[in-house]
Amino acid sequence: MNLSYSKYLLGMAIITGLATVSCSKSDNTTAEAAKPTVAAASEPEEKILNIYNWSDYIAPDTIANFEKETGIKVRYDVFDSNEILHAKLIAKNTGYDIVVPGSNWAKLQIDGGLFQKLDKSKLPNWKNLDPGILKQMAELDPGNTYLIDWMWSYNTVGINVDKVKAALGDTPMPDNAWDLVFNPTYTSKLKSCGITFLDTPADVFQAALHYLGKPVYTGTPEDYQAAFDMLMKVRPDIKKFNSGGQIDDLASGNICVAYGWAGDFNLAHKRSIENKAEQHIEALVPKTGGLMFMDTMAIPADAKHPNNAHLWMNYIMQPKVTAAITNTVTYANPNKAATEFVDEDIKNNKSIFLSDEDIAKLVPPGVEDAKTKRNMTRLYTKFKSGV
Ligand code: N2P
Repeated sequence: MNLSYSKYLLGMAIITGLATVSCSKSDNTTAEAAKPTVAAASEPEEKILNIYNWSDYIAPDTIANFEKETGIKVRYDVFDSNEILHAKLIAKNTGYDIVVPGSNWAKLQIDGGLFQKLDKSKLPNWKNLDPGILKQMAELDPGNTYLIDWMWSYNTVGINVDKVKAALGDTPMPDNAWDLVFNPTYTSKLKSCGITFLDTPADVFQAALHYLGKPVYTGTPEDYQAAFDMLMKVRPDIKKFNSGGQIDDLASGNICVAYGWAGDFNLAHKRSIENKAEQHIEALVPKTGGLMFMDTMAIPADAKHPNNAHLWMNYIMQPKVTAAITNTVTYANPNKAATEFVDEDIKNNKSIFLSDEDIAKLVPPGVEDAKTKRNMTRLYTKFKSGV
């Protein structure tokens, strides 16, 4: 209903683009194009670095300090969905030297020949990375060849504690946090203070499948249909679909329940205090587990400044640089050496740095095939329009 034409075009780009990626494994031209790396990286480069990262995902001085340290000028753009970044990557002319896809999308992009290999001789700060996270990453990027984790977190439910209690009235909080966004008994009451969902097909269907107890990444078409049917029951209660905008919507009290990213919910709480709005926002840790994601730095195949990209990656892996990002955006990082520089309240926040028990319950990142992604996009469009 309220789908704009540009969103429609983006949807089409994703659908056709995924088909391209799925074919390119056997495409020799693409494989050749993906090769350049060490040779290109040793040529002199102009002092420019083009970065494309998620919104609200960096400390205020991260870029300025890098520019001071290296004399390299950074151009920094932001996005708020993997679908948007993916559409740019498959067009093969990104204009960026660093991009930050979720590791599961990055797996498709690696297979499609869309990234350059890392030159680890240029990354001495690699030693600071947590071996456990590297192992997890190697599930999708064997040998840790293309990707470095930027930050990680999980998809879950975020609430404005006071507004939710008021809207639920006599109904106690559910045992399973996912009920707050997927069970009409709760959504019909929470509708009054505002429910928002992430605006991407993959994130919405992954959570819906998880709630139904289905496999999150390998569902059959019938599973996706079941998820769609369940989603349609709560559709009338959803006020909006937005991703990056959830932070300000929660912080200002515009909405009271969100399906989104745990890190952003903690950031919303912090922002509401900074803005003197004093909303009590919490990221809930569902007892059935959240959906883990790792956002990863990678160098696109068309990057003109791969050497500068390596300088950036190595700079980010300095413990104090990473810790400053975590302290600003309230996301967990992959840098073991950074932990001592993370603020105590963030280090002890059990919805940011999860307990071992909660980590064990997370659904690890996985990948859908191109056909499944097209099916999700089709069903999501129907779900969002509500007809
Ligand atoms: C940062 C949001 C990134 C999380 N604000 C989703 N990949």
